[in-house]
Amino acid sequence: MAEVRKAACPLNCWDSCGFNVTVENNKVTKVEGDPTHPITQGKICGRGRMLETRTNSSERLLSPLKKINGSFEPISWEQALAEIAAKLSEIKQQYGTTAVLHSHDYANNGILKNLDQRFFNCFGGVTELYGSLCWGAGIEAQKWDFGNACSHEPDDIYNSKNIIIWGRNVARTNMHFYEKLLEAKKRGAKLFVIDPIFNATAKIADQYISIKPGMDGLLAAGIIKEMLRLGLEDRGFIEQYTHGFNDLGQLLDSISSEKISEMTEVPCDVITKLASVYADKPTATYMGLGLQRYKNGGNTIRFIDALVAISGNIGIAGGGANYANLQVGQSFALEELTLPGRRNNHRQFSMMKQAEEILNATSPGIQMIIVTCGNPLTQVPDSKMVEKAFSSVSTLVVIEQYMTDTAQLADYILPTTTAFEEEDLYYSSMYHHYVNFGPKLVSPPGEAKPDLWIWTQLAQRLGFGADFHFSRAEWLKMTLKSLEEKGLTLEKLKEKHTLELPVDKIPWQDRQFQTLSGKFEFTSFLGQQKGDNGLLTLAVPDESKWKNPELAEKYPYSLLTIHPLRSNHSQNYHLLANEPRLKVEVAQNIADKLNLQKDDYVRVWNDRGEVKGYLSILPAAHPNTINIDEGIWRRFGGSVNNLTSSRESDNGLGSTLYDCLVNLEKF
Ligand SMILES: Nc1nc2c(c(=O)[nH]1)N[C@H]1C(S)=C(S)[C@@H](COP(=O)(O)OP(=O)(O)OC[C@H]3O[C@@H](n4cnc5c(=O)[nH]c(N)nc54)[C@H](O)[C@@H]3O)O[C@H]1N2
Ligand SMILES: Nc1nc2c(c(=O)[nH]1)N[C@H]1C(S)=C(S)[C@@H](COP(=O)(O)OP(=O)(O)OC[C@H]3O[C@@H](n4cnc5c(=O)[nH]c(N)nc54)[C@H](O)[C@@H]3O)O[C@H]1N2
Ligand code: SF4
Ligand SMILES: [Mo]
Repeated sequence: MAEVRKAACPLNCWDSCGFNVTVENNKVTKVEGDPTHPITQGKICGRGRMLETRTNSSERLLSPLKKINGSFEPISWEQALAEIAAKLSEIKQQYGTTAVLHSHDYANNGILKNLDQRFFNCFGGVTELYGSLCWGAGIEAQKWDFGNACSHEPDDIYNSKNIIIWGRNVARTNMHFYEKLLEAKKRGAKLFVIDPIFNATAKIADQYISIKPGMDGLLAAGIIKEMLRLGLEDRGFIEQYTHGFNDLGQLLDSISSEKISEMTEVPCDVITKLASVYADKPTATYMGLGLQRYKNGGNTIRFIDALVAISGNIGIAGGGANYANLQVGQSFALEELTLPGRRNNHRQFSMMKQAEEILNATSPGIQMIIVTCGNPLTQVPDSKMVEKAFSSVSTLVVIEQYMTDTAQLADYILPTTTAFEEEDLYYSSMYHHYVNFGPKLVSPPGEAKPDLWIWTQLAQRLGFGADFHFSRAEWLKMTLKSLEEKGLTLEKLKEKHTLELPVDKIPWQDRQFQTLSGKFEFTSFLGQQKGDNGLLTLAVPDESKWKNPELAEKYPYSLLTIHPLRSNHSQNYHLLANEPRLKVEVAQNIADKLNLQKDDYVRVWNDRGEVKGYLSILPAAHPNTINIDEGIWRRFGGSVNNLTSSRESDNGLGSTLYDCLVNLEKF
């Protein structure tokens, strides 16, 4: 008998949708949107609908596997857990706990996915990754400027006169915001899109501004210069609530507007127009994550923040420097769940440079890697190095649902459940501030087990089973502890399926910033505390003609590797009805120069590696720009990270995935 149950999307995405899932005879048969969800209102994307296939696919991993003489053989859970626990004990005794590396990402937004950290903390503290491939540079930047990264609530967009979408691929990655943009436009707001690619959001813009990749900080500098020249700045805000404005003034005097226009490849009159748009308040700025995946990425976000501040668009309805919304995740008692106080040892490797760090580690060297919620071979930059590193250790354990490129390298693969096979709470710290309840709807296939079950079993075998002796409901209650007094209980969440978290809907209205000075900081004290001079700069990408002319001569094109339409990173390619093929999208001038036609087979390369794929021409993309969507498995022509660099961003916490020069030829 078919039954429709409410559930939630687990995918790492801006939108965190509510679902109506049809279940028939212990089988998920359809995933649709929940029309009663206050934000997502019944609409979901193809990735969400495809969770039905992700749950039912015959390619699911069904039993623990051990690599014996180069091929995988099924083994029992008892054997897998006993052998892995024995290795963990042995390593702890012989080398210390930091000889184990926990490599992870955020493939699943479930709150209880954080219990991996509890496991490693209680084990004694392992080598963990810091920083983020995803949003790290921008988050750190906003901490320097505001003290935290907070966005306005979704409906505040209707208070904006002007909306600037700055490097966010809204129509593709943030569909419910796209719906709101359409409505805001109907209500009279003007929409501007700044992006090197004329994407689907640019199509609905009143004005599209094409920019040279990685040059947005400089563009923001140019707009500020124009505002100051025309006397459009908010003097009151600058004088009362900011620190370091004079430093910024000096920096801006060191470059002319013409030079900015030449370097950003944005015409002077467009920069002047943007200055008047920022002055015509309220103007909302919605940044994406694309524009900060550069060496100068932190500075880029800081400069855009500065522009929003100078124009007086902070803390007002319809304004904001909207990037991420960390207050959402900060609502939960995550320390209670992960117990950071329990670790005695601790070592950190950079997320971006994990491969080099594995290969170079000493005292202790890395003996074992455990991968959870991640597919580093496809997703981490410089794939060749990643493969070398992950093949170098004596034991690689991968907890997975599918035989990914990373899983192929494993010594042990532990099969795990998908979202509809376990109960959890889901939220995203990227956009809206609602938390969703996701019930267990069906039993897992074969012997797949929840990640939490695996941690509990290993903890028991390693002598800290008591730290995992809680029911799923008890764990969930633990995370909601600080919210209970505000009426947000597990019982209520189960009944309502989604609840609003108590966050600031218009952040910084009180002008009380969380920085060290309590002010908005153009020059950051936190940056200084961390050994930087805290100043804004006119930095450009590392792989650019200004920083490295020889490299730019050899590799004349900027490669972006943006997020795919039909897959969440690497999660869906193998499940698509039509076999995917690697598409190399190029700006018109490249096709003209090299005399290339659609569907030509081309090779894209640099000193790090190469990929081959089929050409397609991007209408109106910025000259000399190429895009290849990320996430593609080796068997479909990937990974694009063969080409990207593991360099860290300026503030050390972000990636430089799009700071990447390449060349291209017909193959
Ligand atoms: N369909 C789909 N949706 C997703 C995901 C997915 O894999 N697939 N992933 C989710 C996750 S984890 C994330 S982090 C978000 C990311 O969401 P977004 O930030 O929207 O996506 P990105 O693909 O990172 O890049 C966004 C845009 O940045 C532009 N861009 C690149 N470089 C520059 C630049 O130098 N300047 C400017 N102005 N623009 C630039 C690109 O052309 C692209 O339009 O999406 C989430 N949603
Ligand atoms: N070149 C390039 N590289 C990029 C990006 C880019 O724009 N360009 N984007 C970066 C960004 S923004 C991000 S967020 C990362 C994402 O990087 P990842 O999070 O590594 O990528 P995913 O493909 O989403 O998921 C990885 C694996 O997690 C598994 N998984 C899903 N659910 C679970 C679960 O519940 N438990 C366990 N154990 N495993 C699970 C999936 O099967 C999948 O194989 O990629 C980054 N890499
Ligand atoms: S992937 Fe994002 S937009 Fe798609 S259903 Fe899930 S939360 Fe919604
Ligand atoms: Mo991400």
